[in-house]
Amino acid sequence: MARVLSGIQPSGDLHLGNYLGALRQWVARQSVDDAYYCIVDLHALTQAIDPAELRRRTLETAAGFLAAGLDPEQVTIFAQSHVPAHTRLAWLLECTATMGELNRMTQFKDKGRGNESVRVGLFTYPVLMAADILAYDASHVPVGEDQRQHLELTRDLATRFNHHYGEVFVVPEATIPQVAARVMDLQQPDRKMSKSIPSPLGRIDLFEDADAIAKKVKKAVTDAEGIVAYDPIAKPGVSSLLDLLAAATNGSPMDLAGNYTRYGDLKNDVAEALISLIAPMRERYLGLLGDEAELRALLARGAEKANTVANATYERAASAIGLLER
Ligand code: AQP
Repeated sequence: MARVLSGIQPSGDLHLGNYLGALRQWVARQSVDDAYYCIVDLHALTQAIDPAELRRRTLETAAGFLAAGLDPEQVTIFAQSHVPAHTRLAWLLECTATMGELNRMTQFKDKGRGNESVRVGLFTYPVLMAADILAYDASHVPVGEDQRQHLELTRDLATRFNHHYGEVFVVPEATIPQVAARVMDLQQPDRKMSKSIPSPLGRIDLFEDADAIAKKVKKAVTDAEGIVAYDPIAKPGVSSLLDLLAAATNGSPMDLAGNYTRYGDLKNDVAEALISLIAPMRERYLGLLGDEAELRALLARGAEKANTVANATYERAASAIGLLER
């Protein structure tokens, strides 16, 4: 059984990118992996978020994990802040990482651009993410394409630590899906779909109702050429719709392009496929939201198991780096 760790920030509503890039793979492999799935609430603090909203979204994300199909009997679901070893380990790793390494992280540049008051946590969070992964001796990390660079940093930090202080960490690999590894914004098809970009028309939320999905797909940006072809560089809008259709129907975007001559027909089929994919998850989600006590209990059970594993890794790393045992 491969040990697996991945996470999602409770920084907004889960969207189709989170599902196709990450969650769907988690669900598909839950019976074969020894998996830990984390709601990374500490990462959500890297940008402004209201405290009550963060608490609410943490519970909603837990409900979202279950609604998407994760089975807590098979995987461990927990909140990052309930396992203090993540931040303790992050400090040890920060003291081995360099400014140059973190300066190269493109996500920091993207999210920090034009913002005078960028939080220090946004700069250092890739190291916390490395700690999240390394704390569980994860060999595999199922994520979307946008996380590839952070995974490379994690590998570098683990390898360096092992080189200096002995074999403490498992060096993990990213598992990135073949299709829809980077779901694009429907209004700005050169940007990835994202929770924190204020573009409600560009993003399809995972538990959205059928009318809203149909409306957003209908308004999706294409181009003036009027030819359905798969070419993500020259035709990002149309290609992104073909990617969505392929992901929802397990097809290939190239092959699907051949079935259409009109953008309107393509959009109708994309909307129908997404509605069929999302409707059953939406129904489960709305049901789960009503039972906050059960969601809290789920996270408490997950944290207990996660703490056992992560504490052991932290102790190993702390001892290797020279901290005196208590
Ligand atoms: N557009 C996307 N396409 C494919 N995968 C995606 N992921 C995110 N966006 C896409 C994957 O979802 C997982 C969780 O991501 P995250 O919550 O840690 O943060 P993120 O990558 O920064 O996602 P968002 O939605 O853009 O959140 P904000 O705006 O708050 O930063 C990861 O596996 C990611 O690859």
